[in-house]
Amino acid sequence: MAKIAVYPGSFDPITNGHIDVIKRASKVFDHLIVAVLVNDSKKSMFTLDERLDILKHSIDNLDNVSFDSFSGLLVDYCKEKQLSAIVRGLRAISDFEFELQMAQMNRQLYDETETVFFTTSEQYSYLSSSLVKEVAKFGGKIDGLIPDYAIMKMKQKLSRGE
Ligand code: COD
Repeated sequence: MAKIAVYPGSFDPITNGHIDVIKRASKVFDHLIVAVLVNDSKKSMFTLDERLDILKHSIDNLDNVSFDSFSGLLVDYCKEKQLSAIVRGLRAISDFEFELQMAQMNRQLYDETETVFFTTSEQYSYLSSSLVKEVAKFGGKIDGLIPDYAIMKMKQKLSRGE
């Protein structure tokens, strides 16, 4: 049976750290679904459609990677799609506590999908979507931190005062 994994996240927007994890995970699983959480209560810079558009433009060279969105519990999505694994990224030890808690809660809810952690390359270990947004908002340089297409979309948004 094909091993299909999901990489769930907010991806607001995707960073080069996320892309690093996607590349690594796509080598391990037969298919990887990058799934964006639909979360109306969380204030995001980009809409769901914009986040998916940025994802698709930023990762167009990996044949076994597809894109989707989900709402509600991640485990329900895993059950529906019969997924083998949930992919999560670890940047530093500080990520571990929250990630472990989530993995254990997900296992408690549904024990058929394993959480698998990928450690990021050192050059991306300080990177987060929220830090990049803050730097960009105050005019700092974000080249090399997020894909060029995401930089263009972020600059457009900031220039419109959004
Ligand atoms: N390098 C490597 N990995 C990174 C980097 C980086 N620079 N930056 C982030 N990551 C990793 C994160 O550690 C995470 O594993 C993943 O990439 C996605 O990050 P984000 O910030 O885009 O997404 P999150 O962490 O906000 O996503 C949270 C979920 C959407 C997965 C979670 O809230 C969820 O599952 N929600 C659905 C409701 C649910 O089931 N809740 C119960 C959970 S127990």
